[in-house]
Amino acid sequence: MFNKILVANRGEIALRVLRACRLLGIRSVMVHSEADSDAIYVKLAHESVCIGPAPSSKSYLNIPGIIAAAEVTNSDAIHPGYGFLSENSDFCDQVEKSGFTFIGPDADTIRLMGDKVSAKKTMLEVGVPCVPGSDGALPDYPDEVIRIGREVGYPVIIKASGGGGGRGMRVVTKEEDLLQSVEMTKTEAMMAFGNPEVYMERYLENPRHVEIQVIADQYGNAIHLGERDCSMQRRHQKIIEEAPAPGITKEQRDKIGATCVEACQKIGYRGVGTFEFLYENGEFFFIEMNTRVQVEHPVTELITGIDIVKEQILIAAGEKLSYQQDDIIFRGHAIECRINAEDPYNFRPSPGVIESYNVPGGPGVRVDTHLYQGYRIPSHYDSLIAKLCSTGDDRDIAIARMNVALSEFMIEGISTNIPLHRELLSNSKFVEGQQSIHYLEKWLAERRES
Ligand code: MV4
Repeated sequence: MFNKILVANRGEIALRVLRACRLLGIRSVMVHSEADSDAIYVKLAHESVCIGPAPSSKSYLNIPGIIAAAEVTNSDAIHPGYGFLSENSDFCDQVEKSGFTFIGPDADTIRLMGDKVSAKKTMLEVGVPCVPGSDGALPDYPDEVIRIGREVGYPVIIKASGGGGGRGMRVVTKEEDLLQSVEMTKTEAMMAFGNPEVYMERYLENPRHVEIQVIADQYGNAIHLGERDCSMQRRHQKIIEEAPAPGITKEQRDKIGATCVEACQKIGYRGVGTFEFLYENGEFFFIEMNTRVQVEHPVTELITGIDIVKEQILIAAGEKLSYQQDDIIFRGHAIECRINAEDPYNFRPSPGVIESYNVPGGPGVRVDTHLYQGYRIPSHYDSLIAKLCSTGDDRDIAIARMNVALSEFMIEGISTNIPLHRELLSNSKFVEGQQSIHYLEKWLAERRES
């Protein structure tokens, strides 16, 4: 087992990882920027190393600085959290070449999934259902592209192989726009990702975003922890996630879950991972795989009782998976509201000092946050400041508990999106469930007009 883990991240996930380390009796090293010296997780860690100034490019993305910090502190492993370097295969390579364990899959797997064309090709080979589309990257010949467009059927979506998470995509509704859209997406992809490769898919008009959580060890054992519905999003930023996904039956879960588990075994996946699907008319279509721990992992923890970060660390240390699929019992429902330091109406970031602060609690409430009264939220990073989760025997109870928790959550000195969550949690369409990925933005547009 590791003696010491270096945490290469910040905010609530840094605290989440520290908790797992302490639980396992592992010492912790926090690396942080100059802007984060006063963070609670820096105090809670056994050791801390300042690795650079506030901008991420000089601190949380500073690979030599992070590796040097691991060396001087004699760390055994590096936990990358989410975002930043968590899905950077070069970072993973350098960590391992420097003699440390990267807590995540191997660099080749991260690289494979980071390239969306190779990820999709791999998934098709191992029997994961994908959105119908081009067989790999689009060719350079215009006639061929036109032919593929007719075959796939309009509307289509052009996606950059180097993209993902909503970056580098373009919807095309008619053939006359196709070639120009392909060229524009290629140019943008080259500029943004250094890779001009693009591919084509049938554009699904009203899908939901449903993802499957998996955990696999290096001995060929793999399990799934069911699904999460992450359809409530704005500009590819998830706002509310829940588990299980409303309307998904046990049979559907067992089937798509088993498919993902089999895929993990066939590709030799190791670590925690998420298969992202678009779900439409009762069918799952793979779009991307995430090779990191996700922001929304707590809702899965709440309905399964599994400590995903603990398992992630144990697996990275070479231990066997502690559960078999039969051990996993899905119980009740859980919802996560992402609390952001932003204006609830215009979404502008709202950094600053927390003047007064009250955290919700009570039955079925979990709060993952690094906030404390007097803490200054720096302006340099993501606006996520807390994850408020509720759980209960069914979705109605989870919603009722979330309403209570939201009314208790007091964060003064900055603006937060808590008022937005309070509105959404009483919105009849949200309460009904099963809304598409477009619901939130449509509702926000209506709300602006009224
Ligand atoms: C799609 C799609 C419809 N059809 N692919 C956006 C994020 C990236 N992970 C994939 N995305 C989409 N891919 C096909 N073939 C619609 C989206 C999409 C979306 C997906 C998940 C969650 C929110 C979304 C918002 C807009 C578009």
